[in-house]
Amino acid sequence: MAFTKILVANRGEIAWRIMRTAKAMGYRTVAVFSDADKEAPHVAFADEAVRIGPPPVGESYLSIDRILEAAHKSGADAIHPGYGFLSENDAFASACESAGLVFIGPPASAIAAMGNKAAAKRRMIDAGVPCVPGYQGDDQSDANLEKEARKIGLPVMVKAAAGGGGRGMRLVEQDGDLLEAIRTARAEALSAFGSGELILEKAVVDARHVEIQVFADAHGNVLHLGERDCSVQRRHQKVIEEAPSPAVNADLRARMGAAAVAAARAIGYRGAGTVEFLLAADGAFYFLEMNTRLQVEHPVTEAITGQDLVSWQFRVAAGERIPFTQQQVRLDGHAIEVRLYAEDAYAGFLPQTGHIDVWRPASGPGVRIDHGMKDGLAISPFYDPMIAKVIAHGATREEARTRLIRALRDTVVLGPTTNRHFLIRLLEHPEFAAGEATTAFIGKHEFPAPEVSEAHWTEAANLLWRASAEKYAPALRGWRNSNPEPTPIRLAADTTERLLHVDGRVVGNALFHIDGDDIVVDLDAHTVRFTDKTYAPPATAAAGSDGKLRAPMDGRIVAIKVAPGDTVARGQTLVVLEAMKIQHQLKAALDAKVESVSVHEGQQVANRTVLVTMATDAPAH
Ligand code: MV4
Repeated sequence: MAFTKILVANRGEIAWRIMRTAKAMGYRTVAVFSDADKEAPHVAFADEAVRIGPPPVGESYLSIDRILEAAHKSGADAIHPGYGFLSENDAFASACESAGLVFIGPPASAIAAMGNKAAAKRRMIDAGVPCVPGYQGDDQSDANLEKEARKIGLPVMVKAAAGGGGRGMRLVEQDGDLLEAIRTARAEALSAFGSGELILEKAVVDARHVEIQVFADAHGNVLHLGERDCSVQRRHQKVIEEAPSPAVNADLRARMGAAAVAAARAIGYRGAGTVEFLLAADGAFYFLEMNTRLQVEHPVTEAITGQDLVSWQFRVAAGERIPFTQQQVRLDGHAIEVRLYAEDAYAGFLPQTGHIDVWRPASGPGVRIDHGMKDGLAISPFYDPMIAKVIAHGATREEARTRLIRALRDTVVLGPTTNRHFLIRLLEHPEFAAGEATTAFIGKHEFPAPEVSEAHWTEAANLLWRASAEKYAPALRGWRNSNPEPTPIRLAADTTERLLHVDGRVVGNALFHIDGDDIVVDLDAHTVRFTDKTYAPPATAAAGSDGKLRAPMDGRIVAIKVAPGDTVARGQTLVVLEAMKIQHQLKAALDAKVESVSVHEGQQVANRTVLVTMATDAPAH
């Protein structure tokens, strides 16, 4: 039971967070890392670090053999799995035990007991834990499942017994869709989890997701630390978590807490665990599943209980008793957490990769930011693109909420697009502010991409000008005059291009980072990446693949190099356009024959004016 050197089989913010407590308690720490994480702060923070393999998780963080080998090499006598990766893998927990290592987590048998939803539910029903009415039996034939679903009554949820966290789940509202749903859910479950076993449940609509933090020691003590409300989710990815739940009062907390404790007792649990419930609009609650690990969102519970749950994990794993009784658990104030991701929330939540050039996590009263970042660190495509967890604690929900908004506004993250602006909007939304957001919250509101403001464009251009005035030679000529001539700088943000006239004299308070031809500008919590196109060949000049050459910007035609009837080759200059003293050669995008020329030399033209029309042999597409 006793151990002195803990290997953390994880990466990023959670590895760092676990090692902070380990060091504070006097343990030695061992980090593991893949080749993608050599430079990560959690690796530098550890007393020792062991390379476990190449970036893919199967050959590194998910490889039981590599992790055990690293423990052996470093002389670690305990392993903390963190969350994700191997944390809920009962084979890993057993392998640690067999190798004589303390697994800082529940017994393998308790992990296994919750690994199958059907078996888990049967045990929970036996233990008197309220479950959603449904079918969790052995007869998996289509005919039987259809019959059972009709007995339950639509709408029903079809869930993969081996699934979890919403994967392999289907809502059936109409009888005609039932058989198809059963068959596709079974096929999906088989390919995703290696088992086609299904359970059926009455669908509880418009529920909240409320989970109870439990803790158990090896001496028969089991207690709960209140609930977290994780209703604000997107496709089963939690976005905002808070404690306590705006929908739970002391009486409900005591009843849900007792049910969660009963669930943990029923499976001989030890350590930190979370029992997930659906809380229906009528106040009824139902067991969903148990997560047999420490969760991402544990800091909100730590904030309101004043406890370090990782230190509890170490104590319990070392055979000590939980340092508290249920009566001693006090909940103080309110805490809210958001997950800051490298993702484009306004473009389908697409994960982003790239380097975090500047990282300045905010600080302040009640603010905690758990992260594994540093300036220049890459968000690689191999792992979850979470940058940090931002947590705020306050005396009231409103204080926590406003502190969290402040912390997000003050956090500087320049590099790939993040969801920071989106998170602030969620937190500012009246429905969330009122504590009324359910699982439907994100889906039922529109969160369109914000416009790039005039101030963003001006600041980007002026900051570029100031950072490299010599690059814009005409400006230097102007510099010597008493009246500097405005310099044209052409910028692109997404698909919009604009020509701006700057003299470097406008300076606002934007934060920025220049990255090659790009400048990332952070103004009013909205971070925008611009590309300097001043000296790039105009992109739209090559775009005439529809047979029309258009002006890429406002300007004056200084030369026309072709006439109707001419045959032109791709890349051949057709027209020269001058805009802000720069001459742009506008070229043919395709081999073609000129049909007409719509402008004359000396003519002023507006952006996107058709200049030349061509006919091509190739069909238009
Ligand atoms: C449900 C449900 C409604 N009725 N089960 C999603 C995550 C997984 N742990 C279980 N989930 C659900 N199970 C029944 N019988 C609705 C959900 C659900 C959900 C639950 C919590 C938070 C967000 C959710 C979003 C969609 C569906």
